[in-house]
Amino acid sequence: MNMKLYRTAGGLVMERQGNYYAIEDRSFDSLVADDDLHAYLLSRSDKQTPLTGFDEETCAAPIGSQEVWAAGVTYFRSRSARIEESKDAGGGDFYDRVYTAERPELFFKSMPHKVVGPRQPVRIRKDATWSVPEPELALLINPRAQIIGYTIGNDMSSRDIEGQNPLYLPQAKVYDQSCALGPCIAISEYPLLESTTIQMEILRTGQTAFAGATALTELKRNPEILVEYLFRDHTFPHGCFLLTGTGIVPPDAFTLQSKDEIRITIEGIGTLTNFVA
Ligand code: DO4
Ligand code: MG
Repeated sequence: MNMKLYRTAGGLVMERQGNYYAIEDRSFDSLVADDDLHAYLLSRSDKQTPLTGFDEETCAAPIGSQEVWAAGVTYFRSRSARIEESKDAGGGDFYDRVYTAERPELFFKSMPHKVVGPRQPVRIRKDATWSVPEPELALLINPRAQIIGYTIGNDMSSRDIEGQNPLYLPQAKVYDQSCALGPCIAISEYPLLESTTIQMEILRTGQTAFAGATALTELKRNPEILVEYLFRDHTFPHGCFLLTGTGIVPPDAFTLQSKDEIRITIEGIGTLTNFVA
């Protein structure tokens, strides 16, 4: 990754080769719609004087007016965990069928104003008994269906509710503070390497309660094809985000608790940290 774009309380900031540059005159939405964002940021940083300091702690969710969508059952681990959690409801067959089908599972996750950023609290539903974070690579896509950057997403999920009936998916997935994005948009001329790793650690009272890892080699779907399906007969005037699915599912005995700290790291992007409210 050769550049990063942050949204802070003081405005947009880009990073290139360890130097930070303020972008005061452009909105996040106008950058997403830019004809060539990578080239624009390169030429801008060539001409501009770097900032003297930058504190990643001041970052907000890197989003403007984009909707957030998600793909599901794109890793074998997600398929297996979901077959197991829904077996009493007879829903397991659907997960195997969507894992192998040509058409991917795509679902709406969040309006932009509901997305939480780094260090902001995510929530578990009050009526859920079995909740997990889903650490996912998130694609930033421009209105012309081009992938222009990457960030880290947390697709918080209520496993007991989805497991009761797959038709409850929107309730298991879409509720207040159920989607986190950040800390930045990583922008490169080239797609992320397949060897890129995704790691998650969940800390409870300072101790590791769960740790797991996967790599993009395990992602069954090509990101470009996921985007092609999402944009079929569907217009995104501000572009959109697409979470690409989870390959890390904690063991069945694990459920999140209030005050747990969730750390998701993707090579080349950074670490997204949130606490459970
Ligand atoms: O099929 C339900 C959702 C799957 C999902 O969110 C995932 O695999 O990450
Ligand atoms: Mg997910």
